[in-house]
Amino acid sequence: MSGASSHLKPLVTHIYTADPSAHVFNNRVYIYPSHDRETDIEDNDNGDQYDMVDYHVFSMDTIGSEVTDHGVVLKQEDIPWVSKQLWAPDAAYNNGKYYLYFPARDKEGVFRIGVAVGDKPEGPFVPDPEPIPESYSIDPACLVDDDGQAYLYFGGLWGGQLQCWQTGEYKAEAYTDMEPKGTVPAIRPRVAKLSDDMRSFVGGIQEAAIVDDKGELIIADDHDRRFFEAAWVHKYNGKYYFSYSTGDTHYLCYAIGDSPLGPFTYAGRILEPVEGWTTHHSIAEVHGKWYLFHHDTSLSGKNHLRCVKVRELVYDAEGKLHLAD
Ligand code: FUB
Repeated sequence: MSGASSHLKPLVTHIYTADPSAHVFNNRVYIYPSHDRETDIEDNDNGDQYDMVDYHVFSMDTIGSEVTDHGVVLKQEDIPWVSKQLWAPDAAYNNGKYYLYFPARDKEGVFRIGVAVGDKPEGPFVPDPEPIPESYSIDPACLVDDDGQAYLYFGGLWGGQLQCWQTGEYKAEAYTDMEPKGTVPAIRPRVAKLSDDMRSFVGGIQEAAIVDDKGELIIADDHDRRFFEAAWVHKYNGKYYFSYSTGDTHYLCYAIGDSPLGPFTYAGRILEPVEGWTTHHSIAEVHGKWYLFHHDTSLSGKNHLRCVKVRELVYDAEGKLHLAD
């Protein structure tokens, strides 16, 4: 795959894939996506139509080379605490092991975040029997900083239930009508330091601030800029780039900070709305170039059957991100 229009083509066409988290491990590109599957569940704001039951891992030598499907690396029936909906995962390497982080509903229907451990980037991964203690909501993304400290970012609104946790306790009734409105601060994504063994939080869960150029928190009614889901953090030139989806306005945006815990100052849009309701991504450096991995629904025309794509990104002199083609 090469040429100016290569980003139009899905990376994977034999199954439906979404929410691609990309990493370079051992000089090879690995992608950890959701595995969308056909169901007859109607679309709703609760995301019931995203009813996934397993994960595949994909890899390739570099961008444009053949994609290998490593098959099923973790499945719902092998995770004792899960009832349904294996949503967007991420992976990390630390201290000789690979960790797959994944959200799913527990037996009470509450989204939690699990971790599964493997010896190789392509798995298989053995899940811990319980979710990460204190974890909630969806879309984990792991940053292992240069000093070896790992951080887990997470959270997603509506079906991802983050609005249900505004008091620190889970309020089951809090779906779309519980997202704050007006000029109050928007709900913030969550971040926690991970323990040395990468399987629990240390120091509690914090709210990561996304602020405007005056240092004010992005407000609830600012749906073009407020966090909805799909947190991702990468590091460039010593700065922390926090990127995310705005959900119902369908943008991928980013904000830049000096600390992995924030605050992050809103810096702009990375991707305009694509085909399909959801937009979710990762950003990774591959052999000296930077890439945006994301999904759309161009392969199926259905919101819940998505396909993963990749586009090159460039930085300008001020460190702002732009699509290269
Ligand atoms: O794939 C299921 C959910 O859709 C993800 O967790 C969200 O980020 C959205 O892409």
